[in-house]
Amino acid sequence: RTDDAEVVVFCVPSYACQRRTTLENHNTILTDALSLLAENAELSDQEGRSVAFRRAAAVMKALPGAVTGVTQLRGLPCLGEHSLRVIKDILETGASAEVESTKQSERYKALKVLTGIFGVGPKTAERWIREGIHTLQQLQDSGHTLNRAQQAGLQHYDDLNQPVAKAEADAIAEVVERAVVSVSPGAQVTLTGGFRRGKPTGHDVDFLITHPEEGGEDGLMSKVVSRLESQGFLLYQKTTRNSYLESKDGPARPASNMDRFERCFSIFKLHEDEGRGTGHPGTPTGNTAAANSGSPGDSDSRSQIHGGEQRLLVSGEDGGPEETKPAGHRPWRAVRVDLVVSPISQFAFALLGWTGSKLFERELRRWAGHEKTMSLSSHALYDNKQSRYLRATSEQEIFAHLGLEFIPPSERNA
Ligand code: DGT
Ligand code: MG
Repeated sequence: RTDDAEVVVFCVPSYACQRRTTLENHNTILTDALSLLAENAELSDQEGRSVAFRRAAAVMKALPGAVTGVTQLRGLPCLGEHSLRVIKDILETGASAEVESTKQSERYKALKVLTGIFGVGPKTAERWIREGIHTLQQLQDSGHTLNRAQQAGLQHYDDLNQPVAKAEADAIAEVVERAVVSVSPGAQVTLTGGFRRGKPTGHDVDFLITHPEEGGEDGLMSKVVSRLESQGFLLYQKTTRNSYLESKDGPARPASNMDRFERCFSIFKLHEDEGRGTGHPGTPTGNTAAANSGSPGDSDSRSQIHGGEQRLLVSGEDGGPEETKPAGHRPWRAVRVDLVVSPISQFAFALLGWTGSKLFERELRRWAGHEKTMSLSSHALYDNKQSRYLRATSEQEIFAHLGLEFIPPSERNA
């Protein structure tokens, strides 16, 4: 018998939203390589290329075992010529020359450094690189006027480029929940983004806020932001109406009440307190509004909770006892936090839309459009054949409308 008979051939459906992708990845070398090429294409404003590499990486992430030879990949979807060549090079020689040279290129390195500044996108970075700016020092020396976001981004550069741990996300969740409940007792806060998918770390912390009564969310964002601001939690914030509506993949306006869909990009001040003794056990955070139950003696502006091995303290004030801090050690760090407010009527769509992963979201919309003649957004689902909106009060209902098997958040890590 031939070797071929023993080859395990993998088989996966072609849309990422038809697959279960957990955090367990058996092909990290391959997916890291493809993701790097995707990132480089994205930073170079080559969206088509970027999506092609991301889809290829997502297929490799979904495989139930490690790939050892290209023959195993026969029949897999989304693997274009380019991606297959990269995979083949790695399987046969241990590395891809294209990936290695990209990684080491001055251009890629400069794009990474500059877009690592909060508020700096690929276009701005590109413009600066053309002027010969490749480093933060060169940017500072250039005399460019930075906007408020970029100034904050530069000021907190190191903190914001350090991954956020789940324990830190939980500490921030407690503060956000308290602020929300204090300005609107019935309101609910849900941790979304990568942390809802079970990721142990993230680049930011994403929250979705809603109120069980339609319209009850009105004016909520500004109150929450004011509250957090007065407590000294915000190093930076900018509240906008949801820009997704104006973005190119947004569908036509589904309803008038979507004008209330607001987003706040912020930088939180997270106090870290490893040495302090007394704290109450961590309040489970996540999918429902937390009861406003601080431990006795906790002032409103601070909460101390267990976070894995660390003890974290989020504080509104600069101070707090610092005797135990080594000289030069800052007792806090900056963390990117995104807040989104959704009316309850759109909550399921917002929850699905803000849980990610980004590729999973993109694939859901592609599935809806190409396979079902529907338009999906984080506001609504429109059936173009029936010319009507399809209501949903849970993610399960949305998957059902789309004719898809329900995929839980932990399996949306495409
Ligand atoms: P992370 O933070 O790097 O660990 O990864 P994620 O998955 O939390 O990604 P993030 O924080 O960039 O975004 C969370 C989800 O929110 C993402 O899957 C897609 C969605 N999202 C991000 N930006 C927008 C936006 O402008 N509009 C809409 N509708 N959704 C967005
Ligand atoms: Mg996130």
